[in-house]
Amino acid sequence: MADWSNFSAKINQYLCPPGNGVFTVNTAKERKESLHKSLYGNTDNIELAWSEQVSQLPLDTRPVVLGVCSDTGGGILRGANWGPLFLRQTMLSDDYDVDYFDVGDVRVIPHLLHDKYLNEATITNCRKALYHNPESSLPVSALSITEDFCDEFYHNFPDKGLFAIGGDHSVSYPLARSYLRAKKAQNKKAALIHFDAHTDLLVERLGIDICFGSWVTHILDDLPSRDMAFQFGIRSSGKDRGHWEDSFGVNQYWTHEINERGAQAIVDETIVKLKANGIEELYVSFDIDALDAHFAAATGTPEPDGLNPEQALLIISELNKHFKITGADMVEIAPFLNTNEDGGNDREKTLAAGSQISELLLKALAE
Ligand SMILES: [Mn+2]
Repeated sequence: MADWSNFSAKINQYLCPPGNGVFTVNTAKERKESLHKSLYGNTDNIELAWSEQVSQLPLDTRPVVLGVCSDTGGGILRGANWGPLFLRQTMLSDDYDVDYFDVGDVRVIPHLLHDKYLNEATITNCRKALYHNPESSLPVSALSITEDFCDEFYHNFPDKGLFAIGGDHSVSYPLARSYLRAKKAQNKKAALIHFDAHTDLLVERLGIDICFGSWVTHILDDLPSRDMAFQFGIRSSGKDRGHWEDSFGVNQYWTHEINERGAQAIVDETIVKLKANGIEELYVSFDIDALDAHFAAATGTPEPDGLNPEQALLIISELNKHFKITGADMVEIAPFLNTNEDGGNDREKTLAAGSQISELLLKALAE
């Protein structure tokens, strides 16, 4: 158990109680307290209640939920840092049937993205702030902390499923990368299933290589082969499907094609390709903007003419009949954004669609 005692010490340094990942005193205070009440039964000494629960992780058999409240890798309309708190609260309402172990939120310094973009003086100063120890060797940026957390998680618990809530889509870079490395070490062939309006296949954006628009590019070489990345719901792109498939080797199903051929025909074709490559397990990364803006307006880059939730649910559940889903994330839900001109209940609709899909993913992870 030496590894677990190291890891549990790290969890207490890297993470904080669920819903507390956005560093704030008063904003959304009532919502946080209500989440803590449903998780721990009271709201006094949440740190202690959470830490005691974390110590039970090795004995628990449910899928694990991690919040990554970072929107530093976004940049058009921010606000996905609030996704983990709001999505959890919606999922805990009576409308959803979910059962998971909540390990907490990454402690996010909102001005930092990845440690490789920082100088030593900044890292030392942030180690002082996060760990009260400038001599610490631990990472300080959201993506760097997430990657080390996931590496330790899969090392300690190779059979547990991890479901992460973002955050902007850059958080999937450490999540998927660590997952794919772990599967490779376990000699299991795993593929990426990616729902999104956008390809996220930039090489860099304004000189930054890891961000919401480029994370897929930088995990392709961790797949068994590049064509084991499947993208669904693409429709907002300066280049056509052929460009992306030829340049990067990925498979794309744009929304118009899914509508024309039907989601069932598309997923049947995907299953054949996955089986032909000997794939056993899947990582599902779900950007809420894969859904039509009517269902998902509370997000940084809402797009019209998208998938409806039923199409996404069908694709995931059909895939899950043939393959184990062992890792997943739900990202880019920004509950404070109202992007529809006519106002309306953007937040509730987006959270409902996100919860419905997360519920299915959590069930799949529990199998
Ligand atoms: Mn995305």
